Amino acid sequence: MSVKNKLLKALILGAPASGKGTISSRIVKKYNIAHVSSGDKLRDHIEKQTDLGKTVKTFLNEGKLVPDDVMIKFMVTELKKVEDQPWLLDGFPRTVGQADALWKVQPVDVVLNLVVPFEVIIDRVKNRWVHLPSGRVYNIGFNTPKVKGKDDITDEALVQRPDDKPEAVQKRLEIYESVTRPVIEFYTAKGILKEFHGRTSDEIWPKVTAYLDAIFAKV
Ligand code: G5P
Ligand code: MG
Repeated sequence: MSVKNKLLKALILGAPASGKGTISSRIVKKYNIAHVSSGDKLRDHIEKQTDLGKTVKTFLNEGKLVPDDVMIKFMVTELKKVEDQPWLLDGFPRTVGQADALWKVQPVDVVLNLVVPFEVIIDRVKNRWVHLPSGRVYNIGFNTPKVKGKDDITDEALVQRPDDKPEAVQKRLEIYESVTRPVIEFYTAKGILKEFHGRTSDEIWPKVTAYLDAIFAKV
């Protein structure tokens, strides 16, 4: 299925490691829409040691949010690049200030909110490995790479994220509770947010795809 007639603009929200990247990759594959992940883009800048990468590195490593002014400017520019395509935005907005700014430049149609218990999340991040250039993500025991420590497609090295250390994970979950939860209320008030509960991405995915099938059938 491909959404050509309408430029659907969708968001995926959820706590750190709730499976936003995992569910997003299934959505973009099935519905052929662009995936814009703020975290993946920032990690790419850090890897390439750009000026932005140098500015944001400490925030990411410590599990803290990048300041709104930097983030809004960056993401508005990134979204301009895909304005003529349907997209799924992952990791942005994370504050009400960001949500307000996004709404002014591009109101969104659909918001998916993943709800996964924190104890499941804490367990998961210990086993996460990522391929930085593509953002492909693995988890030992869930989607284990074919060769240990190597990306399935490119055979390049996988790394663990510095912000997956226990103290940074704790910080990210605290920030999520205090700063990002109001973003859920922002979209609930607009009547466009749908919650999906589960302990695994395989449990959540059929609910997400049934919901999106119904939406895409209408466009
Ligand atoms: P990110 O990159 O947006 P987070 O913290 O929101 O980071 P994260 O960690 O990328 O979210 P996710 O995408 O929700 O998690 O989850 P995922 O990667 O798909 O899954 C997590 C792990 O679990 C993976 O290993 C996956 O394989 C595995 N997994 C998935 N499902 C299952 C399952 O069912 N079972 C099992 N066993 N495993 C599973 O942001 C990072 C940082 O960037 C900055 C901040 O510093 C932030 O901390 N940043 C921003 N700052 C300010 N404003 C913004 N808008 C920002 N955006 C990014
Ligand atoms: Mg992610």
